[in-house]
Amino acid sequence: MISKKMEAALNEQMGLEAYASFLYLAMAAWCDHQGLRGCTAFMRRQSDEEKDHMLRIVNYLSTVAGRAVIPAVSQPPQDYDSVRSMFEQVYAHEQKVTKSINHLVQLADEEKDYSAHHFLQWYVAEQREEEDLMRNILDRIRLIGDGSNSLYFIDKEVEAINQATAAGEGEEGVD
Ligand code: OFO
Repeated sequence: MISKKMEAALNEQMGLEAYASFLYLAMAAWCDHQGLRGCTAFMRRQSDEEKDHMLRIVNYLSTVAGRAVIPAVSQPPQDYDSVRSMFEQVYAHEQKVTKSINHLVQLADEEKDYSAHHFLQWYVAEQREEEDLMRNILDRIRLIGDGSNSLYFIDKEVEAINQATAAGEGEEGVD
């Protein structure tokens, strides 16, 4: 049995995960329009992952006699000034999600909800990995430079990172 407070907070988190999925899908569409195939594939996969993060909460609420309230999602930005600025926005969004997950863990502790605390540990690890991944991409963009002549190389780097990450997740059996 879950408290109403914890249930409401998890439902709110679903909204953030759903928005992240739409945001990354909008970024994928923008990348596709720029001819950046590696970045498009990366953002599509990120979008799918965020949808999975939302579904994990739907499934969890079902197992603790809670009620999942599917959120409305606002329209994400459709245009980005540059690939670098797009990844900076991704990193900022991931930092925001990390803060929100930390608040949820804090609430679970206050409510003495050890089941929710345990459930949320997956998200704690996931956010650490995602922030690290985005920082890694931003570091590479800084090293390569983000002038128009660098776009091809940035796209290739992101493609390689995407393939390596997908392979790693396949091995761990995490979707
Ligand atoms: Fe949902 O993993 Fe980041 O945002």
